[in-house]
Amino acid sequence: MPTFRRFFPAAALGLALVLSGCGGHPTVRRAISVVPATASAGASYEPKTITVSKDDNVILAVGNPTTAAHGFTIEGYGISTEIPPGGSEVKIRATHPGTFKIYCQLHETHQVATLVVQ
Ligand SMILES: [Cu+2]
Repeated sequence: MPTFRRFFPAAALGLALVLSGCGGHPTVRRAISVVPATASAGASYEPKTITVSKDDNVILAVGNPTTAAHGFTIEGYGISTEIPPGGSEVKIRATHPGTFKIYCQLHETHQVATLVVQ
């Protein structure tokens, strides 16, 4: 079956790419956490900057040691979610390079952080 012989190498390559995870782009983990408000300043995130490489599959562990939900928006990446007390995970594919603001859409006084995609 000549048709099958021509098709098979392409199918095998496609399967290999799927098995290696999104075409071989690395999965990286980063941690960021809400830091509670102080007497003089609103809540913040720590660290203030997260750096990844373009095309990384990024798993962000977002900590929240406070008793309230906090917002987690990444401008330019279509992410806008809420982090419940105890924290949760946010996954993104770093498709476009640049510097992107991370902010809490729930609290005006919550200080911003930055995502850098190199
Ligand atoms: Cu907040």
